[in-house]
Amino acid sequence: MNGGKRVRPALTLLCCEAVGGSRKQAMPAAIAVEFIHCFSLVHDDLPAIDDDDLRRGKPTLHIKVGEAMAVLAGDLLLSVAFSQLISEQYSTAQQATLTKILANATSDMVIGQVYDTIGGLPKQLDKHQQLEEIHRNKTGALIQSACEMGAICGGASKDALNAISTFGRANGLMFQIVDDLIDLHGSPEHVGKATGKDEEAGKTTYPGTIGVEASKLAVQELQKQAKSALDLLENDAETLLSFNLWMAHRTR
Ligand code: GRG
Repeated sequence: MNGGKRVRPALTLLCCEAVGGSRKQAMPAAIAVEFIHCFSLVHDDLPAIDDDDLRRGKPTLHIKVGEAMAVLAGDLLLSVAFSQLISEQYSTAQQATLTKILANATSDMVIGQVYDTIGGLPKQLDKHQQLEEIHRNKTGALIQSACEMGAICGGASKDALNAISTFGRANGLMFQIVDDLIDLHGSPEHVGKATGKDEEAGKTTYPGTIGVEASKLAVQELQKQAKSALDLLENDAETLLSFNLWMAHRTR
């Protein structure tokens, strides 16, 4: 409740609705994905990783309560996230599927962070493919999982789950490209965290690799891909589409 946008849980609720479920059905999974996200931010801000003092316009957790408590808070968020999924609201089959989706996405996120922090990407990939690999793992995987979990909570058919998965994959990569652009152009006051850090730290980013205009075009292309995936759903996905559009144009 401290000013995060809660994009991932919103996606879980809206994807559940888009396959014919209710937001209530998706709530435990939505909480779980936000807990994983918060764990990643707390650990990402630590001096050993990104070393940030500001998050959501406030001091980062290790600045406020010290490094030891921040490490432990992240550890705790990771485990309580998974206990959310063992909810009586879900069948045992749903619990197993949700746990698998979230566990795989969390692993991918950590792998992406390793690539981003110390490298080690597969050598056969060219620069653009390396960039995509980092972004899809570091950020895209958790966003895609948020969408897929919503679909599972809503009892999606195989086709609907595939459509939501395609939507989530496009939306997840798009989110990180927008984040790269915000880091380049946004002010810390508006964004609520330090900006201009990627260039300073020599991070692999979309604008740094393919340029600002090509990055904006990539955002547009991925937004279109996300929209086309929603067109395959039987249910009306207006709210989800509006949210996806907002994600493409966000400035913080
Ligand atoms: C150290 C074991 C261990 C794990 C940590 C740090 C880490 C693994 C992963 C971090 C991955 C990471 C921080 C990706 C960045 C994703 C991103 C764009 C975050 C910002 O998300 P927003 O804008 O943030 O949704 P709010 O504050 O709105 O919630």
